[in-house]
Amino acid sequence: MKNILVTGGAGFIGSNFVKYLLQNFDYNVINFDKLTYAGNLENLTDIEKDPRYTFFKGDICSEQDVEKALTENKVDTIVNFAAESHVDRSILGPKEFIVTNVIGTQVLLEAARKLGIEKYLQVSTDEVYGSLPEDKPELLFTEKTPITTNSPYSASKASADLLVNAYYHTFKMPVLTTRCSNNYGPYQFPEKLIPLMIAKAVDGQKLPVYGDGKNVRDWLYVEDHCSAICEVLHKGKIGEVYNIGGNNEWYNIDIVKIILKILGKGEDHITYVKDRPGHDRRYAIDSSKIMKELGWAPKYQFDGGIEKTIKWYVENENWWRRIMKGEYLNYFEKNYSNKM
Ligand code: NAD
Ligand code: TDX
Repeated sequence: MKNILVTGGAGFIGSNFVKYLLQNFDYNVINFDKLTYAGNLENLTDIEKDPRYTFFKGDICSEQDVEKALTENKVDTIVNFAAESHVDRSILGPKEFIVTNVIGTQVLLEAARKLGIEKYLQVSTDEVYGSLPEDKPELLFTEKTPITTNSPYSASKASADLLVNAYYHTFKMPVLTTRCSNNYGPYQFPEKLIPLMIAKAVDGQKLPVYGDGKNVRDWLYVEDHCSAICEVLHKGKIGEVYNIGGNNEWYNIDIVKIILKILGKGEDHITYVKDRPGHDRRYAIDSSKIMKELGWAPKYQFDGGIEKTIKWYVENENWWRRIMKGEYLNYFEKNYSNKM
């Protein structure tokens, strides 16, 4: 049986991925997570007793932590989700993004090289391709689109991707990279657009839309991201990059209106606030490579996925209320007080 180290497995996509692996494959899964503000072991209570699951509290920036987790658990495969992931936080404080996303990736790669790991998969993002023009809807990000980064977050993720590529070329490391569009679904930290807007709508508060609300994002249900990563891990060509997306572009304002409608709340709850600095206008992914070469396709349509997601947040109010009472309050004050 393979032993797979999933870094960032207590976060949004990582926790969904840990469960997806346990449900669909026979892997021993080691969840390696520092438990930052975004890491929440409550995301994993339903599988924590599975004998194939182990939690290791560690920092990807620490050589000691990483090597200990890899050797103790005889790890042969690494999937790296661990990152600082919120663009607004990268604007308030870029340094942590460079430390975790760049140095952390390098530490993982170096340990993987030293210990002869069989496969390393880097979970990256479509944000490394910058922003697409609004007036050219036919333009999509392909794997050949040049890296152009506009936020400290995307710059840190792109730097990590370049390191992965360097380790492939220089050290012949068995690496793979995936670049996915915006995810949505259960367990997403309520600082990101969809869970934040659901929480505010449930509470009858104002929903803060940045700028004119006409920025475009390409949304994919988190389970479809997990299935795509597994396809790449199992069938992807070493050294290559695979884009993942749902071919599902939406204006932010329309997402907010859908949420209000499903929750039976009026559009008078919408408030336009000062824009995010350097706000990328449009993301849209061309997923034809992974679809044609690896036979992957998303399972969820947006209307079903968003309804399922909203239902989950409504039924799991305690999950996000506990988070919002904690560290989040401080961040909310910092990020929104000069925008309103
Ligand atoms: P998240 O913020 O919800 O979770 C990040 C996890 O990483 C947390 O559990 C946190 O504790 C952990 N972590 C942070 N620093 C760490 C460190 N130094 N050592 C060990 N663990 C650490 O993020 P997410 O939204 O689940 O994103 C996961 C990955 O997917 C990230 O690499 C992100 O760039 C990428 N991605 C996210 C999206 C999206 O829409 N959310 C889309 C494409 C790619
Ligand atoms: O309060 C808000 N109001 C608003 O209008 C927030 C939090 C966001 N927005 C806008 C900004 C974006 O155009 O909504 C859009 C989505 O915002 P986020 O949820 O912060 O996501 P985004 O900035 O697009 O980045 C996400 O997708 C790519 C993830 O956070 C990244 O980790 C991933 O790599």
